[in-house]
Amino acid sequence: MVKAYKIDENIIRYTFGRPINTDAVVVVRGEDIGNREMPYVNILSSENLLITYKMDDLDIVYGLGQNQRGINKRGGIYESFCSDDPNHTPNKKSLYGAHNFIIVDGKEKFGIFIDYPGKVKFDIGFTHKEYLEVSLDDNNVYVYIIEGENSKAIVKSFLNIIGMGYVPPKWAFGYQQCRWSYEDKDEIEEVANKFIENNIPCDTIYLDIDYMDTYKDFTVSNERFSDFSNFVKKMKDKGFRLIPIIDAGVKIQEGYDVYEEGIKNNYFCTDESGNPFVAAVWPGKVHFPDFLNKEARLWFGLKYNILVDCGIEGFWNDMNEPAIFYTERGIKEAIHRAKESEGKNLDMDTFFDLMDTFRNVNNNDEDYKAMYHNMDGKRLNHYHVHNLYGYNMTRSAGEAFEHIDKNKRFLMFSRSSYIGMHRYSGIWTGDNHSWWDHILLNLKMMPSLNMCGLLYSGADTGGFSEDANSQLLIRWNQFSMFTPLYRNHSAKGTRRQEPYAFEEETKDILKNMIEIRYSLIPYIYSEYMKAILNRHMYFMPLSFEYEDVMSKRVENQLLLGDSLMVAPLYEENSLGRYVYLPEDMLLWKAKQYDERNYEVMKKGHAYVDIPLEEVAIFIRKNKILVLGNSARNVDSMDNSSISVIAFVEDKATYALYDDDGVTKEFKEGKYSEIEIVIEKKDEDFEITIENSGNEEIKTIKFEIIDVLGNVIEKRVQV
Ligand code: MIG
Repeated sequence: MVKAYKIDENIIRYTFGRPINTDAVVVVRGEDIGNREMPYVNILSSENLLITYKMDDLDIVYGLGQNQRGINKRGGIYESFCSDDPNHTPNKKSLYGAHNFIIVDGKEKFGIFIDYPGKVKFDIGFTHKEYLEVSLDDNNVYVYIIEGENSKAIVKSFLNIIGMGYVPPKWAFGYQQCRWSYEDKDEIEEVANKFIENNIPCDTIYLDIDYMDTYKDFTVSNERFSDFSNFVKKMKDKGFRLIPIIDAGVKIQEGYDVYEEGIKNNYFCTDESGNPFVAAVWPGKVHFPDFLNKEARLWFGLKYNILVDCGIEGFWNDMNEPAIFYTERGIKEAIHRAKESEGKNLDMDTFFDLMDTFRNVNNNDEDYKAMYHNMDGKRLNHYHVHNLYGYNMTRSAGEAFEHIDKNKRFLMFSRSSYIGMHRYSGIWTGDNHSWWDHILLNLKMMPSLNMCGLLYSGADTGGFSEDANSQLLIRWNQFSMFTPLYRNHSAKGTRRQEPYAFEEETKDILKNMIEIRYSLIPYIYSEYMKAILNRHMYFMPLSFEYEDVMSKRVENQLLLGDSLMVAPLYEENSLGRYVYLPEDMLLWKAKQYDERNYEVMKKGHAYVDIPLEEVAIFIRKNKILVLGNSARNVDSMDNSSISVIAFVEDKATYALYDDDGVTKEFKEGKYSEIEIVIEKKDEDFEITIENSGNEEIKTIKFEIIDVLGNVIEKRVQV
C-alpha cells in the first residue's frame, strides 16, 4: 500500500518516503485518497525502489526522451543520469537529459513518470525479456501512474500536469548556422555574406565559446568582438541574429564580477567542507552556480541581461550536466594510481584499471558526490539531484527573462534537461557524429522528446564530430528541415559544413531544401503552436494515430502534426527506401518549394525512389498542407499569397494558426486562425474559409488532389 493522491481522473501520484520537490509537475489539484495498491506494477522493494511489470510479447514501451535505441524502447537498458558523453553509440545508457516518462502500450495501457532527480535505471526487457524493471538507490520518490484510452491521451494528460511548453520567437523556426567556432567579427560577417551572396535563407548565426573573454560567461572578447552592440545591430540589419552560448561553469578569477558576486553571496555549489566546489572546464578552474538555490538562480539569470542589452535575443546553454573535465581529486587519484604502477609488471586487470582511471577523470561520479547544493536552506548532495542541474540553469534564464522583458520571447535551448524544463526552453541533442546512424537516432528521439513536452528540439544537422560528406549533409537536412530547431553545427577541426562549403551542386540542393523549409513554416509553426496550446506532440510515431499492427512496427517514419508523414533517407548511396503507408497518401517529391508533382500512393508497403535532390513529403488522406513562400529570413517572409495542397477523398479540414511571432500574447488568446474546409460535392470540391483575425493572407491557391490523382486548381480570396 502506498500513499496515493488523485490528481485527476487519469493520474494518481504515489509517494514513497519524502521526495524532493523537482517542480517537474506544476499542476497538482485533486485529493488525498489514502493508501492504495499501485495498479499494473509490482513493488519488489520499497527500500530502494524496485518496481516491475510483466510485459506481453507485443507490448510496446515508448518514452525516455533523449536516449538511445528505438522509438520502442524494449530490449534496452537505460539509466537516467545527465551525461556529457559525446559518443552516442548504442551501448550508452544515458545522454544529456533525464526523462523518466514511459508508456506501456499493449494488453494494458498506462504511463509511468518517476519523479526522482538522481540515477534511475530502466531495464526494459534487457535482462529478462518479458520484464520491465525500474529501480533506484533510494526510496524517496514520486511515482505517477497515468491512464488513458491510448498513448496520445496518456501523453496529453501528462503534458497537462507538467505545464505549457516553451514557445520560441517565430524567427527561431528559420534555418540556423552554427560552428564551433566562428572566432571573430570578420568570420561571422563572412558567413553572413556567403549566405547572402548564395541566396540561401538563414535566420541566425551562432557564437560558440570563443566569443567570450577567456571563456568567462557574460563577457565578450574585446579583441575579437570589439564594439559588440554595434556589431549585433549590424548583423541584425543584414538579416541575422547572433546567438551566444552560455556555459555552466564560472571562471575563478579575481576581479571578474560574476565570480566575485557569487563568492560574496554564497551562490556557488559547495564541497564537503562548505567551500565553493572547484572543477575545471573550458575556462580552467570554475565554480558552479547553485541553480537549486532560488536566489542564485535569479542572480545568474539576470546576468543574461548583459547580453540582452547588447541586442541579443537568444541563447544556448551548454555544459550544464554539469560537465566536468577534471577535479584535483580526479587528477590526484590518477597520479596515485600511476605511481603505484610505476616499475611494476602489471597484470592486465590492473593495467586496464589504470587506463580507466585516466579515462574517467572527467564527469566522474565521485566528483558529483563531493558537491553540494543549498535548496531552500537544505543542504543536498549533488549526486542525488544531479539531473536537476541543467534544467535549473535554463530555468534561471527563463525566470529572469520574465523580469528582463515580460512579454518578449527569447530563443533558448539547453543541452542538459529534466522533465519540466520544457516550460523554459527546448533542447538540442548534443554532440552527435557525422554518421548515417545518427540521422535515424535523431528521428527516433524526436517523438520521445515530444512526449515530455520538449517540442523545440533538433540535432546538429550534418553531425557535430567527424567530417560530413555532401550526401550525408543533404540527407540530414532532408530530415532536419522538419524539426522545429533546424540548425547546422559542427565541431572544431572538422570539415566545414555550411551549405556553401561544398561544390555547386550540393549547395544548390541544400539551398532548395532550406527554401522548402521556409515555405513549410506556416504549417510547421501552426502545428507547433497548436501542439503547445492543446498539449499534443508535434512529432508522433505512426502508432499514436493508426491502430493497425504494421504501424506499431515502424521505427523510421514519423507523423508531423496533423497532415504530414515524413520518411527520410538515412543510408549512404541509397537512392530510395521502403515506406509503410497506413492509408492512401499523396506523395510530393519536392525538389523546389514552388515546383509540384504528385503521386497518389496506395495503402501498404512501397519502395519509393528518392533522388538526392528530392525530399519525400507525404500528405495524409483528407488532410491539408499549407505552404507559404520562401524568403531570406522569417522576418521578411511575404505570405500574402499562399498555397494549399490537399489530398481529399471526401472532406478535409485544417485550422491554420498564426500570431505575432514575438510576444507572449497568444496566451491571452491573441492569435489568428483560418479554418479551411474542402468538401467533395459531386465532381467538384467546395471550399469554405473562415478567417478569424489573420490579416496577412489575402489569397490562397488551392491544389486539390483527389484519390485518382486528378489535380483541381482554384484560387480563393481570404
Ligand atoms: O566540450 O562549446 O555540445 O555544441 O560546440 C565541448 C563547444 C563544448 C559542447 C557542445 C557543442 C559546442 C562545444 N561544447
